[in-house]
Amino acid sequence: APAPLLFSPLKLRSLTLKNRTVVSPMCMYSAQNGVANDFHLTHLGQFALGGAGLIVTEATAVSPEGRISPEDLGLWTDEQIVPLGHITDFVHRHGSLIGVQLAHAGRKASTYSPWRGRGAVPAELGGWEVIGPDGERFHETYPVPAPMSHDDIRRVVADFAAAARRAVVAGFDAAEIHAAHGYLLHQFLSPLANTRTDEYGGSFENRIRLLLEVVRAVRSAWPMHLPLFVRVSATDWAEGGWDLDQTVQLASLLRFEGVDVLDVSSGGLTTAQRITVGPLYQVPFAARVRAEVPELLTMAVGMIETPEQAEGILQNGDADLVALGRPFLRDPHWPQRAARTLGATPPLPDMYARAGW
Ligand code: FMN
Repeated sequence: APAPLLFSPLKLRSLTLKNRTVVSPMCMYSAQNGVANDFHLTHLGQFALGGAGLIVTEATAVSPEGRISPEDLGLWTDEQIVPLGHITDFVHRHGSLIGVQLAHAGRKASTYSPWRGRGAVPAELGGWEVIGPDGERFHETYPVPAPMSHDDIRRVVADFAAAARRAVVAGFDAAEIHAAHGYLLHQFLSPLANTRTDEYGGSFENRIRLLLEVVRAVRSAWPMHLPLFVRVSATDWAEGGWDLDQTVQLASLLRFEGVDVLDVSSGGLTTAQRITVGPLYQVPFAARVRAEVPELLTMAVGMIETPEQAEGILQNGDADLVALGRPFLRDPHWPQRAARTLGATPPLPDMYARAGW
């Protein structure tokens, strides 16, 4: 039998991923002042021992005001570099690669982490003033954003670039710009969250302007030999919102900006979204981008559960990489189990392989 694609290597610029399994970014709400600690080392490190080809950190804020919650990871000051460097070292020693998801939450910032509360964190409990494309909030329980000035926009672009430079020092292999799930860059993309009348709102060209500026700034701060990912929501699942046609059009432009992989998710922009979720429900979005913009690789994500499903996505040519979130929380050694199921050699660390497993 031919070797499964899931366990075939993938070259991305100077990197070689040993397999196509990717740990999807997942907020853990466990940092203090944005600084990684033993939790993050253990949590992310376990996926290296489990054999993942690439591990992507949770949304890592490029500025304090860009945090979803007070407990988010960050890369807005140099003190945040070394603890992340311990994690990238550990991951590299055990044969995986690690990317950082650079993020700004915009109008969805300053909210409680899920098990601590709902909606806006009040100032006396560490909440802060948030910014957005306009003055509209996400939901009545969320903070009211200040519409961003041109200075705010310039600062956000510079913050993404500065965080990318810190990520290089911290030893990350890949960077992913978070432009999905209703956070700041997605807010600018969607007509449902962006009612600006200046050059950052209105037409498609205007709504994608901030994302393109961020991509350019990060691409020039990020080494040419390392790959750049962008995560988008392919659709808002709402009338009049961002949709798959616009995603394809954006993808065809991103490939000229030095983006290597489009990580194709969906939703999160509006409470008016109506989603029918089910196994592989976002895979057709990745497939459409890959078919129409063949020069850009795609990563599929969302309710991909079994090794056979993951392998099928690659065999169909729907995507080049398969990201899993919750399945990795349930089983950090998912790639080892998948390899055995598909008849490939499990990607075991030496310490486990020598135990005659
Ligand atoms: N997606 C992001 O882009 N950034 C995040 O920080 C992030 N945090 C998440 C935290 C948790 C606990 C979960 C379950 C999901 C999160 N997501 C985040 C979405 C996942 O990356 C993934 O797209 C989603 O869970 C669907 O994949 P799955 O069905 O394999 O879990």
